[in-house]
Amino acid sequence: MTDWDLQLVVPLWQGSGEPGIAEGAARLAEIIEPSTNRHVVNPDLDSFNDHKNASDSLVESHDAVEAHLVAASNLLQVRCQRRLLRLCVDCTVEVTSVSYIASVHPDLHVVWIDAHADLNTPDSSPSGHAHGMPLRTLLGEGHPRLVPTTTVSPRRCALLGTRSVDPPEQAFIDAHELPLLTPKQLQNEPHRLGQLLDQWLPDGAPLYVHLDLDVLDPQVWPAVAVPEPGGVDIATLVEVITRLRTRGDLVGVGITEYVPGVDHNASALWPVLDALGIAVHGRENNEFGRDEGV
Ligand SMILES: [Mn+2]
Repeated sequence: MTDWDLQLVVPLWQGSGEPGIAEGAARLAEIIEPSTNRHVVNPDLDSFNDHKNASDSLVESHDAVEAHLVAASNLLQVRCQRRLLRLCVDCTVEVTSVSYIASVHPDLHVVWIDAHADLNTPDSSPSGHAHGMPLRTLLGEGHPRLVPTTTVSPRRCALLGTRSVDPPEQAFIDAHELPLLTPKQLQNEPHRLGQLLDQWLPDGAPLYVHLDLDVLDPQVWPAVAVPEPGGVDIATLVEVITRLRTRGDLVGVGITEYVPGVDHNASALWPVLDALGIAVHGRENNEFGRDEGV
């Protein structure tokens, strides 16, 4: 199992517009072995009310999003050195996590394992929800108050399992030639992942894995905020992660969008956590084997 310098639990849900995911970070933390390196981000939202201006209305719940990003960033500066495990419900916080890890590892490569491309901007987003924008924000384009100091080059990003892409997102993918493998390609043409890794990821390069649980097919894992049909199965996801870890040096993982209130089998995720080097808690007594909803 990997020794994480910091387990960051971020209960931000406002960027998704889905209150049902608010408990997701805490429930993920329960599934994972307890650690003295675990810290919960809990910002004082009232202190951000005076930042409102006209441009903030472009992002839903902008104040809550920015408050969590700032608080997470402050914790990272103090507590994290080289390896980060982040548990949260809302993809938006990846902006802070990946940016920090990229500042520590300048040649960081980012794998965005997600049903969605998360490449919208406040102008292109149909919903205005910040959780559809984090990858674009990380690449340096987005709300001026949310774009981080350290950004990532599109040349160091790849999308896996992605199947819901808005036209402006597709235009960005095409313009920057972002590698993308669909769930069908991952499951039926495994050699394509090998080709991608050969071309894209240098041996031993530092690697951040963003894992939005909605990459899984809803029949396998329905407990997500924005389910999309046609996702990968558990075995494929485990194989993908194993090959990524064989090639790169896993320095950061973010697990997002867990909605524990949906009826699901939580133990289905254990092989995925094993593959990521994350120790599962309570496996022996099957404590979290069946979740009937909360
Ligand atoms: Mn997603």
